[in-house]
Amino acid sequence: MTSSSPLARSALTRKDFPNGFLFGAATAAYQVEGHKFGGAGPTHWDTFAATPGNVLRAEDGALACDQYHRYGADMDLLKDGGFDAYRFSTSWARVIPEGRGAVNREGLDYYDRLTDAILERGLEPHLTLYHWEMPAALTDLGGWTNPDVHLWFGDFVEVIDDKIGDRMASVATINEPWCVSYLSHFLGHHAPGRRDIRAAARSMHHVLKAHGEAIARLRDRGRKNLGIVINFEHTQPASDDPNDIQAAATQDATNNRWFIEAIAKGHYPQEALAGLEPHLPKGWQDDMAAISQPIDWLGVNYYFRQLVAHDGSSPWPHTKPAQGHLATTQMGWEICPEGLRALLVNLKDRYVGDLPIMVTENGMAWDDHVKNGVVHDPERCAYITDHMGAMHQAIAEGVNLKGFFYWSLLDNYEWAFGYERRFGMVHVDFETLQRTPKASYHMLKDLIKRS
Ligand code: IFM
Repeated sequence: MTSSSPLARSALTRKDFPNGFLFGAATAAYQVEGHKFGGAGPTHWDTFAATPGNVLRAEDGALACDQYHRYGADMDLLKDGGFDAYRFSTSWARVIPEGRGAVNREGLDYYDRLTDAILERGLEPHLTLYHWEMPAALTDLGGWTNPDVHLWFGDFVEVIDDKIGDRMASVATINEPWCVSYLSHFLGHHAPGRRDIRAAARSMHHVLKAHGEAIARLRDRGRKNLGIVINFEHTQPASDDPNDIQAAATQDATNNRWFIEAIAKGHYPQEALAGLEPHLPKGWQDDMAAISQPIDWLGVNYYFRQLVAHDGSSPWPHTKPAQGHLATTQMGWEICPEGLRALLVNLKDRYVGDLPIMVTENGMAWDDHVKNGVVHDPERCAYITDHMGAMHQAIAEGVNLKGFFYWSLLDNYEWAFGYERRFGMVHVDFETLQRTPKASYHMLKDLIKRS
């Protein structure tokens, strides 16, 4: 596989990035912890996975990587690699099994121990409060479509903050609100697997309202370094046909602009409102001030380019994906480092100016295998090198980029793809749970070591 980056591939090292630039790796609770341990309540991912046809081999996060018991060794991997930071998330259903009410002390204590383990190794803890495991009891009440979900979320946030908030280097409210809402309630690919435009519009608004609620409550408690993690794709029209150009603009509005525009500017893009406005909750405009209150940093998740074509045979948004000519990862995602550079510069120019940005996720899945005790993953090494180049270029163009987190520290539960898609820089044997650092881990270790 060759990467088709127009950016020069060069061996950048820590010295090429600004002082204090953070190199870290990320995971998320349900994907690594092992949800069956420690009294966690059921989540909508457990029930989604138990329903035939939703998840490859109907796999779920019951055991995952068993980080619940192996977090110490996992943090050693980061420390030994010379990393600065670990990005992790807290599972709502682990801490409050019914979503509201009684707190599961055992679950909360786990995050206390994990935080200690991160700090004891000289790493910075970067917390994401919600990375997709809605408690099933709240899904029964409509989950993200329920008008009270922001209040339930706010209460959960305070429970977490009481326990570990004072030790976090940064806190993100929500991971990838587009996936939480559009992907899960319009496209139906993720739990709860709905395909309903009204549910989509409501969840797209409510997830932002929950973000605003969390920021407000944490500010009241004097917390600093608060942000959100948004995913962006590099959207391009499949051809010069005006219909394809319009389709790409619509998809750019729903997939990329909706969340950042609401937060940075207090409104939603017209191209998206054209289809979604009739389905938004009444009085939605009154929430925009709370949604757009200031944040301290922005998290950017970026993986691929997406070509979009016009689809006249289906209702709004009249779009369909098209395949381009770029090399793809195991996910089928087109590799486009230039898209990351362009995204970062665009965010600076159009939305956030000098606000600190962190690339909170970037990485690729590949069908990796352990051979003679090692994992050779040149494709991933090239992917990382090229995206480092893109970040370096963006910094040269004035982007206030503060850090990079590789997704993911470990091969883990890749949602609807079960355990088949391996994003880790550390291989996990899902029979024995043995960890084997891949060549990309060693490359990163070399690249970020302090001389
Ligand atoms: O595994 C996911 C993660 O949970 C959210 N961002 C994208 C990753 C790769 O699909």
